[in-house]
Amino acid sequence: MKLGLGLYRHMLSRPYYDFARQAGCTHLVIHLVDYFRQGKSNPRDNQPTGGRCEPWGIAGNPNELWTAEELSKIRREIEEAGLTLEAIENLDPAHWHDILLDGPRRADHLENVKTIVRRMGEAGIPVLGYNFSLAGVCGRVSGPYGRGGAITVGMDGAVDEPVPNGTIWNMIYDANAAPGTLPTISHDELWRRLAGFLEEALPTAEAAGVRLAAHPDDPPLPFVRQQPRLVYQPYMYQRLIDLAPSASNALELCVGTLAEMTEGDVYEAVDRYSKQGRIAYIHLRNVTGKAPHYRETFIDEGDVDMARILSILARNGFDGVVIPDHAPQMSCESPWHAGMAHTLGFIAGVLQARQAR
Ligand SMILES: [Mn+2]
Repeated sequence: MKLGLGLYRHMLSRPYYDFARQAGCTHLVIHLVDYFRQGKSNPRDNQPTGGRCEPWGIAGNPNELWTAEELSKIRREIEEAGLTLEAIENLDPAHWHDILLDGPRRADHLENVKTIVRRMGEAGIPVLGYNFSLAGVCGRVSGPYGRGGAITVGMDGAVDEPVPNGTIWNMIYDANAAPGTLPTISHDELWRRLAGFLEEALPTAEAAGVRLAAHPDDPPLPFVRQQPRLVYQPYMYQRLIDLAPSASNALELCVGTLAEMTEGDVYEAVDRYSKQGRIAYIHLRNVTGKAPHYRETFIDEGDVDMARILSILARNGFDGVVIPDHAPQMSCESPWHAGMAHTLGFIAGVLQARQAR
């Protein structure tokens, strides 16, 4: 098992790479989407939060895909810092919203994703994490819920307000959209859109040597903001795997999200999916409670026994990258760094004690 760190776009620089190395990481997962652009209630020194029904920020430029040069440059700089670039996490809504929406630009957006995947292959970046979700990560609240009053996020009940036109995945892709809201679709329709996406994108991913890794729905509820969710119980990941028997059809397995689910058992789920060899990389995060009433916690204070999770992964021969997902904000001048350093130290300690590396 390899220890990694996830870095947001504004963190892609040497001081953050050195921080990761100092904390014992060998690998990085990076975000190229800037979630924080013009976002109110969305400070950059935290995970993207937004308000309960307020989007993270403005999506990127629809006409500017990440270039092969840009990807190679980032990879080179990360390697110069002594780290390996394992994955890019998430697609920009500006580049693929009509795949999610089955909109008029769907064909163009499929080409966008294929182009990005090909460029990642050329740049030697083996994993693209994605989140096939209309409402996205939203409807959460922040407060001093962590140990010692650390600021964390959670959920205080379901959020049913509809998604405004021009917003997808909790980001604004069209600030001039006509007034109105996104019509509700069925779960079957959402699965149909995912299946169509994978059918188109997987052959390109296989040829490029890139794995597409699906994050489960966070928060995991059947509907959020009147839109259906795909993977909101642990067993639903199996349906996604079974859509295509390709090694490029993989999981970005999020332990915190699985633990928030109302059915199943997080240990059984980690065991089941790690046995199948389809996990590209892992998000580790602890929580108390179940959706829609839960709190994110420090890695060592929630409902989940993280040492047990890591031992299941080791027993099943999982040899991929594990990264902290979100961490509480610790009270100091650098709350993000402190939360991540604490989480990384904890994971590294457990791995060393179990000789699981
Ligand atoms: Mn996650």
